[in-house]
Amino acid sequence: MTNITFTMIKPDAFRNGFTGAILDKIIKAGFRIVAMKLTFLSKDKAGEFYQVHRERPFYGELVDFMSSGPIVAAILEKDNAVQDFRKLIGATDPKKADAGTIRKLYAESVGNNAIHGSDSDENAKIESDFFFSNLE
Ligand code: 3AN
Repeated sequence: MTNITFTMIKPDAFRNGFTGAILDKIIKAGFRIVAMKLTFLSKDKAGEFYQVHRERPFYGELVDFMSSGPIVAAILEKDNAVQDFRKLIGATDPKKADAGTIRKLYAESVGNNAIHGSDSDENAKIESDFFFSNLE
């Protein structure tokens, strides 16, 4: 698979009823959904997913939040998927995100920021495999 990125609709956005609106925005922006599932992260799994952040002060908060409710995990395909998706979701802090981006529209805060998007092709593959190890 090339030109893929990985996303999660996070527990805040799911809880707030924004899943449909967010998926609509993603599809209208030209991404093809390659795989998708509604799932949960246990604390252990959330800790594993975010282990690059384990030294950061917000790590405990992040793990608690990401295991606080259902998420929607998906693999998305498009030319230039990683960069184009980061643009569509906007800055980590919704207060700093551009108008019209998913985080500007739907995120609660820098911690509860509605959606995840991979930051590199390499991480897109690692993160996709983390959730969809039975593909290929
Ligand atoms: P992004 O998700 O935009 O790539 P990262 O990789 O810096 O941002 O952070 C990963 C996740 O950690 C964010 N999506 C957010 O949920 C959380 N996070 C980042 N910075 C903070 C912060 N200052 N306080 C609380 N949570 C944060």
